[in-house]
Amino acid sequence: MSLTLYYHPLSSFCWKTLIALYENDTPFTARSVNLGDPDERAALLKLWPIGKFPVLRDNAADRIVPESSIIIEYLDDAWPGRTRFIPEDGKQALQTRLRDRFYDLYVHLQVQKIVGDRLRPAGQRDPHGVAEARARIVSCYGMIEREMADRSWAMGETFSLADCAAMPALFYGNKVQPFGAAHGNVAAYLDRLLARPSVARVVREAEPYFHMFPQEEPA
Ligand SMILES: N[C@@H](CCC(=O)N[C@@H](CS)C(=O)NCC(=O)O)C(=O)O
Repeated sequence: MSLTLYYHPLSSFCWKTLIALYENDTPFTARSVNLGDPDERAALLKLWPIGKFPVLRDNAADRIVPESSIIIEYLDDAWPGRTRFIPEDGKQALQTRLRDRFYDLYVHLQVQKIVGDRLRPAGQRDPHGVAEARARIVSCYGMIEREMADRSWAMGETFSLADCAAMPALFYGNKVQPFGAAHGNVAAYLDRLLARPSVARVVREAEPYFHMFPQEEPA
């Protein structure tokens, strides 16, 4: 098989690319990486010295493709399927990429900050950074609430890259900073995402690993 995805089933950024692969039944080999294993970490660093997953290898094209958004753009170009992730229209494509950046930078990374802080040893936590992350997420929920009032997906009625980015950001976002009663459209959007077969499969495959997620704020 030409495509190999280096990933972990619980990793939120890996979910983004899994959704895209499952949307189109794109054939690939899933290679789970345990970053706690020095050999597996070293092997990932060889592929992508930043050491973060997902990373896609396309053997036939002799290409290594890191970064979730870039992987999805690569798939859309080199392995297109029934779901297209970037609209052909240039202005729409720009808006799609803007929403992808919005979800990654202003929701997903803030969620990562809160989760990462829970995993830090006592005395090395960053309450100020966590409070900033929470405030950013809440302001994003407000933007999403307004935008999703009259649409099914992030770009309107067509599923896209932006929805692949939104799903893990909102799924884990709701766990660390619950949407609350004021964000019913955000909750409904996440429900629509979770009902999509590609997304449901990603979540189902992650379930055996959910015990590894730090549910609680440290004391
Ligand atoms: N910008 C990257 C972020 C990837 C990322 O943060 N991956 C996390 C897992 S969700 C990771 O590899 N963490 C391990 C580490 O930082 O050591 C992308 O979009 O792919």
